[in-house]
Amino acid sequence: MNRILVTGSRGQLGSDLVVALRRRYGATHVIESGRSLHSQDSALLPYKVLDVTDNQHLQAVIEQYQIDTIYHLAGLLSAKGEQQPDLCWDVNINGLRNVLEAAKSYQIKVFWPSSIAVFGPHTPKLDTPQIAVKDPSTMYGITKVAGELLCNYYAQQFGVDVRSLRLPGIISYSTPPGGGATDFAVEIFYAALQYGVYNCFVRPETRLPMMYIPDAIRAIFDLMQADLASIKVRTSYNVAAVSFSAEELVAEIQKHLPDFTCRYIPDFRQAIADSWPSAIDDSKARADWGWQPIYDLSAIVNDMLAKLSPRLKKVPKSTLSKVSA
Ligand code: AKB
Repeated sequence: MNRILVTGSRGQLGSDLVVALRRRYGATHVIESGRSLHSQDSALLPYKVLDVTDNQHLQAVIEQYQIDTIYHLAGLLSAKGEQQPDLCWDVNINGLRNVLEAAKSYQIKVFWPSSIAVFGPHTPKLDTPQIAVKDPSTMYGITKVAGELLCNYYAQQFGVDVRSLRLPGIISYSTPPGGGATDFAVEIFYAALQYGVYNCFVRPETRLPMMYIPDAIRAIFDLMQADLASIKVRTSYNVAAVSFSAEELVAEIQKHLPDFTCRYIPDFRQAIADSWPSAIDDSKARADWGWQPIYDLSAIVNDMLAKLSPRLKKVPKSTLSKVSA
């Protein structure tokens, strides 16, 4: 019947996923939820204030809307998780556990995003295989490893149809980034267009796996629509699209905005980025359910600048020193 609940629906993934789901299944079939109400919310489009750690409320919402599919996106990302490790554990683990328990009781199909953050300093950095050492050094990564094992457990023990992707850094234009170590790859576009200068929090040679939001949405759709028999991995699938360094991204933006400059001022997020792979091997996802990315670095930069430039006002040079100091 497709009665869909999206948790954490106003985040980077959720904002675009909800639009795509509503286009496909109808606006009222997709119930958005998040921890707070937004002033621009329309009464016509269902939105529930929902804290995923509140199990009773989650179940009440599921019953009220007769939910059969949950895209469980609520969670703290890597950088925020390091600042609030207890909250990160609570939301990322107990929230997921509540969703999986509900999925078991109400026969709900679940999508849950894992991350390249499951990997750590002892994981092979290049072409990281589907099965590799997972020794994350962040609380976020720890919750993702435990979350993957929980998903696999609920799939094997209780037959819950839960599907997951190890997403890389997501580049998107609809919402500002939400507290991850890959945020620089989005912030940079806003800074380039508004100020002509960006203070980047990782070193120039930092190379990470990334994906453009349309590819990410397609990956989620393709995974969720794949035949049950083709889903062979119930922890989480490696998915890749592009890998680039911060300085390669800067050079690509400079092809469009030649005056743009970047200063490198690494902070605590450098160590997080350094603990992650530079490029991952997604051959299992390609073989099992036909994953295939579309956007390369130049296509991403072209499209990001085209989408963002009409929305962003250039800040006059006279005020620049205050803004970029
Ligand atoms: C983050 O930077 O925390 C996320 C991720 C790679 O999971 N974008």
